[in-house]
Amino acid sequence: MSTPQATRHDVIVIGAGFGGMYAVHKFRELGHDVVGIEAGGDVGGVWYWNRYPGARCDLMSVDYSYGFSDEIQQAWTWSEQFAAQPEILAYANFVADRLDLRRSFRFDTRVASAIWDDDARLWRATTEAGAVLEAPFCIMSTGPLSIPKDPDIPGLDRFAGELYRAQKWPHHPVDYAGKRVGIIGTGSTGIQIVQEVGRVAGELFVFQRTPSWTLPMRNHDLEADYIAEMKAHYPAMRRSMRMNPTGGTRPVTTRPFFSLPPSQRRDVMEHAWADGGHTFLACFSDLLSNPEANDQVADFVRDKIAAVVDDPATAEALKPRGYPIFARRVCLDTEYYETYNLPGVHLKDCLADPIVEITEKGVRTEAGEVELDMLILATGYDALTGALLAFDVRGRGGRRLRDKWQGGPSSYLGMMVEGFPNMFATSGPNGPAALANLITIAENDVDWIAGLIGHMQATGQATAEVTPAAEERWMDEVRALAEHSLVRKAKTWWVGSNVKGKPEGLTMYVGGFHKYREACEAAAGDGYADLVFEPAMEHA
Ligand code: NA7
Repeated sequence: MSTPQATRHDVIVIGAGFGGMYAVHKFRELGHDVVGIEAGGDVGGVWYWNRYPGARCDLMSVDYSYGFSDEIQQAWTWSEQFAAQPEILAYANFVADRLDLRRSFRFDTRVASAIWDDDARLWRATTEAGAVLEAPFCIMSTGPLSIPKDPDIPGLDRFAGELYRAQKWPHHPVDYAGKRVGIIGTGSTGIQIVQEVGRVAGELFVFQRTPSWTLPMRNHDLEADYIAEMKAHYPAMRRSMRMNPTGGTRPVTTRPFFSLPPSQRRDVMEHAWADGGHTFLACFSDLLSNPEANDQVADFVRDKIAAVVDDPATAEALKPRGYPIFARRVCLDTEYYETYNLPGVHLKDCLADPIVEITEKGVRTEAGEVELDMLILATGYDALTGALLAFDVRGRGGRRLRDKWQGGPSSYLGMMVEGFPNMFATSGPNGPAALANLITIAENDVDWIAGLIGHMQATGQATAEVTPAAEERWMDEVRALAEHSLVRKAKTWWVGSNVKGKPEGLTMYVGGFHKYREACEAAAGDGYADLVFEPAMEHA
């Protein structure tokens, strides 16, 4: 029985990031009554929230954009090779306007629970404000990076100055001029903030625990003739992206590091370094599987840091050590290391001098207190699973997703969870997730889910659920591939070690987007043999 005050729909989509936006469009196109629910005030997901100074995508704009509509890709023109947050958010708004997506979303609305009703065979989502929405299908497009994580440092609430979180940046301008600013965190977010704020703040104190690897972005404006060429070739580019391990246009190589003599290896790296962007990642094929190759590439990058940073002690502290290069999300920067040559920018090495507490006036390390007017937190996310476990999700027989995933996430293709019929995730934690282009993954996933729902309609099925054996087979494959990857060797959000008490492990699919897409296609081509279906009532 459905709840009397509930609104009834065909599909509930949670999230208005790029995954949720496409899901709403796709299911509406297929004639479904779709309702989207979004905590933010508008579309854009992580790009709606992340308005911090310097926020920018480090995937190329041509990659990090939708390919499902040629009309949209022809109508939109990117200005830079790597777009900044305002342009990406403008793009999300452009797509939402063009497809009239907002009429299907409830914004400023947070889901408190999503519960499967076995008898009524539908998902019942209750919002924090108490509204109830029901639909046979529920799509979780909650994003891998949407639950900000504060640092485990005592005293955060005592700080009397201005306090900002990168992931929930205010919509009003922030003034740094003449101020003593502190930042905690030097992942991709912290690096982007440092290179921006370091140039305008009175003084900037960077509290760095683990140094990250970062490569030169060498961003540039896109020229008109390049844009024209790109638009002419978009369809072919999108096809090749679907065959690429990263789901983007970045070239891949099959050349192992030691297949070249040392001088040629160095030339390859120098060229890639000068080119900028992700070219460097594509120099050699075995950087995440051969520790010796990885070590030599890491030495090359450490030498580059030393060549830029004037103060030898600062340079030394900035050099990542003790974990493989590329095992932590590599960043792309614009004169990040040069920022440390500015007289007002100070690196605080928290490995040598740990933070003890945050005080009313600033940050106290073992060596003493640093007084600040402003403190910025760039301390990351409860990633991959955080958003899916942030509200109460219950499947068949009231089983909680939190219980099922107590030891880490397990699902089928990252999209379906055994015991949770008709529930789907886009860019879920057991797919390629953060290891490939999230827009390419989201498009793949939404299309796959739409194909399955179409199949169910054609064959009179009410529910679809993955079998325990099929989920286990997928997870075995995920684990077997992870075994051989150096990604396991670093403590990062990729493996969950940044959140206290979270189960640690590499649960993303590291086989590459192209292989993932093939697995999805095989699963559908097989007549969905890994799923069990229950027929609709009139067919029962
Ligand atoms: P990350 O990459 O998880 O970085 C978080 C940073 O915050 C990292 O340098 C952490 O150091 C640091 N951190 C967290 N807690 C503390 C404490 N208690 N003390 C000092 N430093 C701390 O998050 P980002 O937002 O930068 O990037 C996330 C993704 O967004 C990125 O990979 C891209 O895909 C886009 P630690 O490593 O724990 O020593």
